[in-house]
Amino acid sequence: MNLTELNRIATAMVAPGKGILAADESSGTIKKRFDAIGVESTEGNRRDYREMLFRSREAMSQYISGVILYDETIWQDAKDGTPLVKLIEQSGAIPGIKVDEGTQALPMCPGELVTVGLDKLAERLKKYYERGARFAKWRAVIDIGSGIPSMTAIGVNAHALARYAALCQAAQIVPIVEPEVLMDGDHDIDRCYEVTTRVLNKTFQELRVQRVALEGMVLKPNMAISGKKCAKQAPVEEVAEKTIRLLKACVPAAVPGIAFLSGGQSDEEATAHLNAMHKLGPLPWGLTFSYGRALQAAPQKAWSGKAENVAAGQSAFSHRARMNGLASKGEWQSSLEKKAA
Ligand code: 5MM
Repeated sequence: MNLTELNRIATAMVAPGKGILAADESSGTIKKRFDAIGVESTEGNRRDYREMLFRSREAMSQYISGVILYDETIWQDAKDGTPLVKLIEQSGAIPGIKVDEGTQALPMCPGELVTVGLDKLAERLKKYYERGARFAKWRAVIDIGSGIPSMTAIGVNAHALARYAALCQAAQIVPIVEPEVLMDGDHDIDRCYEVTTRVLNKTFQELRVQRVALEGMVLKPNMAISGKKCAKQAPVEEVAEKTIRLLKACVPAAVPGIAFLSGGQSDEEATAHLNAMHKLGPLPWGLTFSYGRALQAAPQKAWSGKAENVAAGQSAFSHRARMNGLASKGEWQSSLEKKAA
């Protein structure tokens, strides 16, 4: 393992002004997104859509540091025959790959999930590296509800995240470690804070036990935020203050960077929260975005599967990427959104 190189890539992934595009929707998830815009989820349409994003010159060259791909996408070529991975590299961004194989019910723990995909992971990583991937992603899903999460679910998911991370580093690939505490319930921000603290503490404990080099990884957490169905929604400043307090308590400064998931926040909320956190600096790690929905909802709608809408889709993507790029430096203002509307 060349830790200097892993650290160089991890640091580039969270460079100020840039963040990560999570375009790693599995076939089921991208179908849901396409259903919402009335587009059939064929291999060709998935390719065309992602090609549109990766050819968005302004977004990709100025605001996107890396792209997380799904297995199908990493092997696909653009319409002109150029591998999609090459389009990403040519823009200056780093290609990455989602390597988990989704979740399964966790036995003995009703309502809880464990992420799978460790079997043959070492072989798969080797092939992904040869294809150009320089980082990977594995997402654990922790739900908050009555009596959950259990320490069992937190423990097995942390163990799997650390196993994955160690395998990645041995394959010279930077692991994005994503333990997502879902914001789906009616819990308040303090319950999210408490559960996320337990999840991150356990995750870092496992990373240490399994000898993962913290300097060669990126953390992709949720923010401390109210559940979507909670009657009292915490304001932006409270989300920012509690998230930073929580991360400072749980994430060692040796970690080069933290890149948030958006988790179902609206586009503008996800941007405003990141921006407000930067007002609380200086921070011990790079802090940016690794958004899926909060970067793609607007371009998906603008594109709607029509070739004549490619420019509109790219402009919607570039706008969101620019807004989040500014937020990653604490330079975003809501008036910039209005001007663009
Ligand atoms: C883009 O969505 C990713 C893949 O989800 P599935 O495996 O369910 O298809 C997801 O892991 C994503 O990378 C993160 O959750 C961040 O995305 P959001 O939309 O929460 O910002």
